[in-house]
Amino acid sequence: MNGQSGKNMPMQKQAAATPSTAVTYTCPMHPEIHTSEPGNCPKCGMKLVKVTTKTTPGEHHGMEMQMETETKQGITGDMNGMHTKDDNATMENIKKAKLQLGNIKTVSSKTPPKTVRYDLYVADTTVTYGKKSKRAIAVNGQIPMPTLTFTEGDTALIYVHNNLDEETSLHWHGLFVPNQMDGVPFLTQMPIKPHSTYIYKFPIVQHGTHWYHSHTKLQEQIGMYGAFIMNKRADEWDIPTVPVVISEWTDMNPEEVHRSLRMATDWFAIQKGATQSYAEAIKTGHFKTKVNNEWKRMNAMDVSDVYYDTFLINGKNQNEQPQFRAGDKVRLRIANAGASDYFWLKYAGGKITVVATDGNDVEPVEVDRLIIAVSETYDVMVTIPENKSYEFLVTPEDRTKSASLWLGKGEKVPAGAMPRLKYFAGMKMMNEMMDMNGNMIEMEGMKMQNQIMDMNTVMYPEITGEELQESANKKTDTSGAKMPTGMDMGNGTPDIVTLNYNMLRDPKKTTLSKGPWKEMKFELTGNMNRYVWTLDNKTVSESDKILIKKGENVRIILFNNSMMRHPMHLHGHDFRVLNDQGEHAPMKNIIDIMPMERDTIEFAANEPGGDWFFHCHILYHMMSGMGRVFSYENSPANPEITNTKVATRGLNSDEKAFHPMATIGLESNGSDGEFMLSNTRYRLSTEWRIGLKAHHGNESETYFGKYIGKMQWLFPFIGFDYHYNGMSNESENNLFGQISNQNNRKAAVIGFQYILPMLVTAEARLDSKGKLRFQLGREDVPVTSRLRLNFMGNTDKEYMAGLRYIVTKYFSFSTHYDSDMGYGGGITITY
Ligand SMILES: [Cu+2]
Repeated sequence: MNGQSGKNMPMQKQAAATPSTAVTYTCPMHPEIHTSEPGNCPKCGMKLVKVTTKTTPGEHHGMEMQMETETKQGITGDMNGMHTKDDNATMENIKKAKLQLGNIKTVSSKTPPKTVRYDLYVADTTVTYGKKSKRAIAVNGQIPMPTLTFTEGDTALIYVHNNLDEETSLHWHGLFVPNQMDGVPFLTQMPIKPHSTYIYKFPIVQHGTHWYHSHTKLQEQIGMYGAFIMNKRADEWDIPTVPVVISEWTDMNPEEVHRSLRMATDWFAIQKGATQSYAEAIKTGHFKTKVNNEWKRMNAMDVSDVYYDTFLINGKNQNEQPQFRAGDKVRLRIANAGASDYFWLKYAGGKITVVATDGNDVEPVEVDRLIIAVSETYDVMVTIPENKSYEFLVTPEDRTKSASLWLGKGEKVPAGAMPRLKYFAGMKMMNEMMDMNGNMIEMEGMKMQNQIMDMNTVMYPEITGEELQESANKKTDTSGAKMPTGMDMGNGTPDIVTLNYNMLRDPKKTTLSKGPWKEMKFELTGNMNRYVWTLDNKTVSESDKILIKKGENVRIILFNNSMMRHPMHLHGHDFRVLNDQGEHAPMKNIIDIMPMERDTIEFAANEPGGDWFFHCHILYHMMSGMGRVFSYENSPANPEITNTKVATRGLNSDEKAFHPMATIGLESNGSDGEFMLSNTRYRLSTEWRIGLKAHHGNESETYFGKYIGKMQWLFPFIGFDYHYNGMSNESENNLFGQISNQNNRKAAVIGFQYILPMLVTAEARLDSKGKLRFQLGREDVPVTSRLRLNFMGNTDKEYMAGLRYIVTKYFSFSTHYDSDMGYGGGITITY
């Protein structure tokens, strides 16, 4: 059984019918570009793709774009030559890598299968990874949690002693376990209560590099992650092996990180130097890009959400493994245990040979670098060339900082820091790919798959050259035309070989056995503005469990229609990632999907039953409800879940939680501000204005409403107004000629807000006294990295303009002019 039998498979067949074709290269974003050689687009820097042009004279529109990396599952070998170059490159790479690895000695276990017991004591601790001492959670006194090691065929017996004052749980990531051992609180078990012991017991039926982590709240962010290694019983490689657990650390309480993301504060961007303000845009010649972006209602673009204080490899920023000598081959069993960051992996001592992913062997391939998605694992082999200390460099995708593993002893050989990202180049590409409705525009005939089109490539100076500074000459082309020519890009180039999913080839056939097929599609959806992440614009609680049957083959087509990449993880099953390797498609439990990518995964529903979580593994995306539950039909009841109502409520509580936010201005003319409670769909907010002078009066507007649509630009609301003025002011007419009385006025209101291009909020409302009001306003225009502009005007002839200079996350200097209260200056507190 393979993909050929599937309907709606993303395949291209037109080219096969074209008898005589010429090959040229073009840019997916700029089809007007044509070259005879592969390379980069001179306009945006993106890798050019192959085009077949019918050679019939006079035919100008007979061009069909065809990605040379199109999935051709089930069509092996002959795909009219479109793929041979890349296929051959991978096969050549595999050959070379095997040669380099040589014959690796193997061992087989001499002890028979046994029960291996671990006792895990979960307790609060204090760490100083960043600048301050902060609370963390340690297991057996350590972060990461201890590496648990087993041999295939053993039985795991794990006692979890919860010494915390809160609930916990442990999920065995990538493991095939009985459903009630899967460790998802409120889904496969009830949470492990504070100060109690819980026993996990399951057979070890697979091998490879995996990891385990808490699935409760945000505990994974503060220490509850560790390596889970299962050795092969026979023929395990007998070479030095180092488990490498990568993680992030923030001094900020993770609940506050979560709240800040939901409030869309740009404090993290300020810390990262990624605000993409108008001043920066003008300085680097990207003013038009910035305007285009805001016209399409996009905030600053970013590749990762959170600012971290440091990054850790096995709990240390600088980790040394001096025991290795010249000629040694070392196997690194790498798990990205980070909560939200992807990491680049680079090595100073030569090529990195990738030998396994998500615990499954792949044919070895040699690369210069790879990116590891949140919660993915990779096994790589590296060689120590001389008696020196070689850096294995781990860089978060936003390239703000790094962590290092030093292999060997002696003179230090650095891997070379990764240059900072060119955000405006990324922003430009994003706005070219996005339509006015916030949807990614899918290019006709181009299905971007398997990390081939790394949208972020345009942001990599090592590939596309340094950011150009705007010269005095305003006529300079700002589109990046000065990019070094002759420099090939990204994946599969002779310069820098970057791993992509098409290079992963399982040594054995992975086609699923015959069975009925179930096919489904999901669009990965969400928006940065309110930090809402969903599948098909629905959260876990807003959708039903998806029923599957034992014995079925399930095919899932995923299209990423959001601006961020998402590592989608399936519990308890490995899936095939359909790629160029046909019947040898790799088996994984995580698939990283870039913006605009469409990928297909297939798995055999081979569990006896149960509920299996399928979710984005970015912790804060999962917490906002980005996932689904696959549920086997007619499963026997899970004895762990005794009260399904309580369990369902518990499962949904994270994504439904309301988060508070406040802005409090204290200025010389009075106080104005806003308090807000909001969750994924709803908002309750109250705005106030209190004048210091009696004739300024006091007023408040309270709204409750629901955000509508994927991008949540529409917000209908109901509310209540209160205006009080001690002095009796003259009544004024509004622009509609209606009387606008400010004296002791109470009114119910109904209306809606809508986000217009340039991120301007339009509001129309009607109050119970029959008065209409129309208002336009914009908050937080990023003038410079820390300066924000606000303005507002309405048909009651009220207007306001203000500036705010952000000093810290919670503190700004501010000044504004207001038609009611006049000039004022002071401070603004933001929470
Ligand atoms: Cu996600």
